[in-house]
Amino acid sequence: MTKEKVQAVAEYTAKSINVLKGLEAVRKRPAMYIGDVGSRGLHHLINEVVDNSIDEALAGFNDRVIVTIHKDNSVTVEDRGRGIPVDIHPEEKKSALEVVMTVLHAGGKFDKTSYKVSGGLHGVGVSVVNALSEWLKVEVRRDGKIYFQEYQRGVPKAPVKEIGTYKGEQTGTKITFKPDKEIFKTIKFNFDTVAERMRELAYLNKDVTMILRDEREGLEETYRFKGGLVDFVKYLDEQRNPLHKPIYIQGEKDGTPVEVAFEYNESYSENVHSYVNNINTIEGGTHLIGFRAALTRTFNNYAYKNGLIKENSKITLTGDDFKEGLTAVISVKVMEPQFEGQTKTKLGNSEVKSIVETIVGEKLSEYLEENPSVARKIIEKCLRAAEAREAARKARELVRRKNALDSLHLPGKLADCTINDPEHCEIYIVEGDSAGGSAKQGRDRRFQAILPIKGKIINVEKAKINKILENQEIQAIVSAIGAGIGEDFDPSKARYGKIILMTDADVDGSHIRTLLLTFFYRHMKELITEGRIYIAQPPLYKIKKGKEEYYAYDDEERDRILKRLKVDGKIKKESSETIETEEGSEESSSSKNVVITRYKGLGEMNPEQLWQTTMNPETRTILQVNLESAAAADKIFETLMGDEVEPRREFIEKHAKYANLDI
Ligand code: 0RA
Repeated sequence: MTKEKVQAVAEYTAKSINVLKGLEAVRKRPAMYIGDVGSRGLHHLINEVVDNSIDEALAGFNDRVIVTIHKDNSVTVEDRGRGIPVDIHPEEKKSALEVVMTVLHAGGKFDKTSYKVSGGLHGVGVSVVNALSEWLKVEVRRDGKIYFQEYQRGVPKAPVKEIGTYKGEQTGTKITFKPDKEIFKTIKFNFDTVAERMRELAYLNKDVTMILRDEREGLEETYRFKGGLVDFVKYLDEQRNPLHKPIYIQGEKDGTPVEVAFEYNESYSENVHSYVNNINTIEGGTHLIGFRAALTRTFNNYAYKNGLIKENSKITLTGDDFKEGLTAVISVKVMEPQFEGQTKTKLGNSEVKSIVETIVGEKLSEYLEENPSVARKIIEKCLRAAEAREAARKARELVRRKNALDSLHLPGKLADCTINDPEHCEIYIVEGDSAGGSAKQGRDRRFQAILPIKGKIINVEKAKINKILENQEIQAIVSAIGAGIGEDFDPSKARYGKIILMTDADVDGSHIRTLLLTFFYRHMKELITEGRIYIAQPPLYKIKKGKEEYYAYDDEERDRILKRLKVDGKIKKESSETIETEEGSEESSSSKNVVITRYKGLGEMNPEQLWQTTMNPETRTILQVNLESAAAADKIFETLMGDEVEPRREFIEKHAKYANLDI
């Protein structure tokens, strides 16, 4: 070998070792790259690949993405983009395709001048998907040829190979991967979770068709919304009554495209969703601030100029008055987005505020001049909101004077914890006094507080604010948490790090949980965005065999335990509560019965059982409520809590199997 060749081989080997180290790092600490190894992290795998396909669309080269969930839970993502480049990468000395698939963060290095979804929040690159897959296959159509490579846990089985040619112009990338069971707690994809993100992407990218196929159930859905954000707003308000047709604004300034659609409806809630490079900025940021500033200024100007507010009336509509009944979607594309905040979903780029404010301000003024009747309707609505807000302030003042909301006067039925460091404290909000009593006895009083609430709390989606504030249960919750409510809410003052909702595993319990979630969502939203709200998971069954006791949290687990205990499944006697089965086969010498108890409510558990199964941090499971898809959450709350009965019935039927509301 020549000196040069020796050098080249050494370099190649060194690079390969680095690649292996990179993949190893991902497999060792997967949560660092994808958040967690539960269902959420699992779905990030699909998002990551789809985001790359959407980046091709943003660059103007892709108009269709097909996602197929196969029977074995492997997934194919297929696009009509340029195809991942395959030429030999000068530094790495191997096919660019292999580099993109195996080197961390390699994807972004190619193309810095475009707007990238994949560069943003999840921005980990397809190599991470590869590292966390049992196997992955990629097929690229580019320059008339079809290229292929296959990997096992991120490691190529062979170099990139040309496997054929194709006719016509259609370039593209097709990636199929099977999530690694060694990494993920579950590899079962949820159709609705995938569908929700694809629907969202279809609204945000009106020229892209998103197709989702599920071979496990034989389902297929196509999302294509020519109306883009306007269709998105209509979808969000499907069950509300709009006051006018959506207002659509589009513009670009300093290389930052801005798109906004919004409408006012008859409701009192605000549903504003903002996106940067297709990433849902749940915590908002400068683009949202710019949008709000433009609304406030433009409508106020118009109202004064046209005599809708009298010069001497001393009324100014504030930003808050424009929130009631507003449904809006704001989508901006930023070349180098800076994400801040707890969950890195808050846009920090200061220049974006004035860009959005200018574009929305100018175009909205024009629109209002041309549509005076719409302008009048909206301003009248906002004036009514201003009056209502003044009334709410008085109501709060009144309740406050009675000390019902502050934490200096804790509610009588709260059993507080002894430690007062919020970070280490948690509060269980428990349905019913009897379960509350058990929880109080069973808890670790040092860091666990218990607040029992009576039955169904008020439906905040339907009630006026003064009624909400007068509600005893709401007052108890607000005062126990100790961080105020609504406009005054300050999450940093919350007295507990975790707020855990513990309701019965029946229809009433799930309704109460939804009412509570709706309350937190509408009045203490940060608790949800900061991931501080949890749902307790009490067991559904107790299985007893002699002295041994087991708990099962769902039917599948019950069956697994029965199988382990070698119960042949013949159920001898079935009452509503206790099911006794004969243990073992006919020849079995033991005649001990297995007794299965189905818990109807938390109240049926004694304090020790409740602690053991549901409250002990060492052994319990609690579900974190997250706002992965805020738009979906809005729809769910509107459906469950709104006036229309039929959609609610449909929703409940569809989701009856999953009693949990995972918003
Ligand atoms: C690197 C560079 C370019 C495109 C891609 C990666 C790419 C990645 C994925 C993942 C799924 N589909 C994809 N499509 C493209 C730029 C291509 C060029 O400059 O020709």
